[in-house]
Amino acid sequence: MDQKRFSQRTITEDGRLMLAKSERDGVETVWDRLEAQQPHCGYCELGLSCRNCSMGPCRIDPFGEGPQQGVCGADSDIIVARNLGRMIASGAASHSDHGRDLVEVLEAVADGSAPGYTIADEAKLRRVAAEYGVEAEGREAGAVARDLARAMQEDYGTRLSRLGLLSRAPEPRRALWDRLGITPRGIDRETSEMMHRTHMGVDNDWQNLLLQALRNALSDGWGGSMIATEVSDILFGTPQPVASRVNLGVLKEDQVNIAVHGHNPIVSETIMRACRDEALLRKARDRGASGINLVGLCCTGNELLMRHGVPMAGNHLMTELALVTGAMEMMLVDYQCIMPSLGQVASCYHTQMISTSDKAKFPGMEHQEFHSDNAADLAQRLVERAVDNFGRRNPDKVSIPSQPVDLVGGFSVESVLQALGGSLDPLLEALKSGKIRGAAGVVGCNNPKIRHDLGHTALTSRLIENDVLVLDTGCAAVANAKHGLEQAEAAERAGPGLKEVCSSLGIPPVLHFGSCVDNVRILVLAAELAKALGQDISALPLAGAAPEWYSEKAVSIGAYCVASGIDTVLGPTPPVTGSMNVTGLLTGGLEDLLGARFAVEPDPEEAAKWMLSRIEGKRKGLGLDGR
Ligand code: SF4
Ligand code: MSK
Repeated sequence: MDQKRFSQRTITEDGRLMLAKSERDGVETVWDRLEAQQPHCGYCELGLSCRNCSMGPCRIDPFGEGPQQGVCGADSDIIVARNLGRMIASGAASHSDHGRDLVEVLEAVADGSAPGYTIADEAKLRRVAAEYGVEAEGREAGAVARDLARAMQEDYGTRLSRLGLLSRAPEPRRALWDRLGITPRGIDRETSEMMHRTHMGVDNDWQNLLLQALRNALSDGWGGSMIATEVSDILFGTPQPVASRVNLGVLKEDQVNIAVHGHNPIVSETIMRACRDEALLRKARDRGASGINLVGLCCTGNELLMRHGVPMAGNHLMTELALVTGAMEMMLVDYQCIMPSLGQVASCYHTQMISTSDKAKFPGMEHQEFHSDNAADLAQRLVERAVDNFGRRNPDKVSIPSQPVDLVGGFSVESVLQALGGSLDPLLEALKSGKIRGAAGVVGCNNPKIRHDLGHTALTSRLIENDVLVLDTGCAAVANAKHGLEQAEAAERAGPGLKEVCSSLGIPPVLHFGSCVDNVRILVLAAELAKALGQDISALPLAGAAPEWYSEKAVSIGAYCVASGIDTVLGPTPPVTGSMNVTGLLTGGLEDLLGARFAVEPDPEEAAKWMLSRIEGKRKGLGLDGR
């Protein structure tokens, strides 16, 4: 394959070089498999196929010539709405179950049965406990943690009529959710009800289905994901600005390289501690390595980067290519976004692949299950095995491409407030004066249907050039960091107003806000800005984008952003266009209900124009100067 075809797949140098090597090494990648799948099923692309029961599977003819109803009588509106609801249910369940695992570790810490874990941010523990009505004053941290964990577990159940952290949303938004009947009750309840309603013969009103889909997404954003972020901060520390580096150049030829991949910091934090263990470092030196080099992939990598500055090897589409370097002694995975192909890729090299969660096993991986009582010991043993594996590396197969790029990560609501001197006033002033026109969240995945990292970086560049502050998370944050946009020096690439604000604060124009669940940090910041202005979130000059999304989690994120009042543009088209009614509601009608709507625009230049026009429109609505 020629260089041009690699360049069509990715804009990154390390990606291109490793694509060439994968071809030389006979390794198949996600892009090859996408080609092999062409053409994709047109019915599925439009959302018009259904296999919810065994009277089917059914499909609706989009040209109106064939069947217009499934065997049960469901039409295109019902089938598309049901399918979208199920995507959101899966995404919300993924984030929320991740949150539940953290709550269980918090409870185990309180009970003294999690020797590898502690409470890193006691002040935050007490703050969040107070929000849940848990008495924190004058009590031991362990007792507070136990009661907080139990209160959070209640959020998952169905006993309550609304989630505990909903009180963080501005009052007008909560009143709107009540009026629409989409206030999320229990986290598990909304997902369970979504699955129930989409069973054959239950909810067959496409609008009613979509309202439940929004409630389900809100149970993720203001529930499961928010709990995941808050408990991660309590257990592992609230992020503060920290320097790090990114791209496959963070791998080191003379060191034992270990990658952590997935989402939950429960495993990766213990691996990080083991990698810093003096005895294991000595052993690595005895084996001829100069050290142990831990790197991150995807969101568990973001979690470590945000709190400890652990370097980031790459995002979703780089996970196979990280193995193709031939320089990885071990990759440990937890869950979500871990391609089942990884074991097969690793088999071409010496890399040991370890799965760690009882709920996520993979072909070609050895399973070593982590629990809060064995995590510290198991991490030590596995890192020791990675050290032993260093000697089995084949130098002829090793190629580490590119020089790493510097970045600053670690932005959280708390650290932004600190950077602003303890109050949001400087940010509000910059917004009012128009130095900053607005703020945008650029989030989500990679998708081989979009040229790797182009969607994120082109969109983000256009936004900052137009004085829009960007907050990024997940794989978008990794793409932007590789592009040098998360350095203080990137202020030079921003418009004059944003450049002035960033230069005076010494911050980049693109703030790395963390992992996928950390999108809720953006929600909380938006809510605080709205409250300070006495407005609803939908009145603010904010917008969101998922330019290269692939996962069901991203659909849930997009839905809770819109339901929270933030306009959101998606790159790849979601499978809804088989229903004019559903598409029309999502991209138009929702605005009347929620003050925000979706757009679909795969071209990042056009997506930027849409976001800028929405931001300017909101400024006008607030009586701020337009453009
Ligand atoms: Fe077909 Fe209806 Fe069954 Fe879906 S639920 S597979 S449309 S019969
Ligand atoms: S890892 S959900 S590909 S952002 Fe969170 Fe990246 Fe998307 Fe997974």
